Amino acid sequence: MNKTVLITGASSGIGAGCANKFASQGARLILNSRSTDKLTALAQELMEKYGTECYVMPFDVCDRKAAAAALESLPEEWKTIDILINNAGLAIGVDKEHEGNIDEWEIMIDTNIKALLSMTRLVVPGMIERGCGHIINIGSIAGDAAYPGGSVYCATKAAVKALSDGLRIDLVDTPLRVTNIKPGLVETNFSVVRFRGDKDRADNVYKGIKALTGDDIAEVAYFAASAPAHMQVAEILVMPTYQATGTIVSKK
Ligand code: 8X3
Repeated sequence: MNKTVLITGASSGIGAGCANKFASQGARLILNSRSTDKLTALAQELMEKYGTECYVMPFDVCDRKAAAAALESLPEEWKTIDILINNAGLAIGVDKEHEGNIDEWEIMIDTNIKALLSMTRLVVPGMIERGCGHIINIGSIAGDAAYPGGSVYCATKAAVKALSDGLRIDLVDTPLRVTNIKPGLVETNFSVVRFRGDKDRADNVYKGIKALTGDDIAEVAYFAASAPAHMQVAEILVMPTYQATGTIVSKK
């Protein structure tokens, strides 16, 4: 794949899975997350494994000005972004809506919704000008229906669905494509963050079921990205075999 791919939240989980998959297929990568060290290590690893050219672009996606400055300062040869993978996102807390922590809600809303929007706003105009582009948003099964303790997180992922659908509508007369990938249980650092660092509780989520991995979701993202130009994979819901909905899971 001879494409330049910008991945947010690239240093772990689904983001790192996508970095590996796209690198293995010959893409060049712009890697973003907050951690310069992790991104540099990942870039080094991908260079050694696949000879991948990487541009490391550390900034906090929630910082709109930093995002704009980073994109503005991209060297000319890195400005032509073909694929934007809006992956950065998180859940914090499992409180009831009337008992939750407003600061934590704000972090989720700022990251999962506002940062995704600002990255889209910054990158898509260039794609339209060049007549080429694909926006892959990492949504969630959580956006399809709310579940206990997930109220605000589920709302943010419902917003990712609406924003993906809205963008697809707005781009209908262009060659650009928009994909919303909605994973179910994926074993990453996600649950550790959700349970505010409680590793035992996080591990328990994936006990008794073979959860998906970041690499599994990367396969789905790559499938959408490598589909023929006339084919727009609009939305994919993907979960472990022993999961049926956001709340119905069979554990053995
Ligand atoms: C995260 C997946 O199952 O915790 O988006 O809602 S789940």
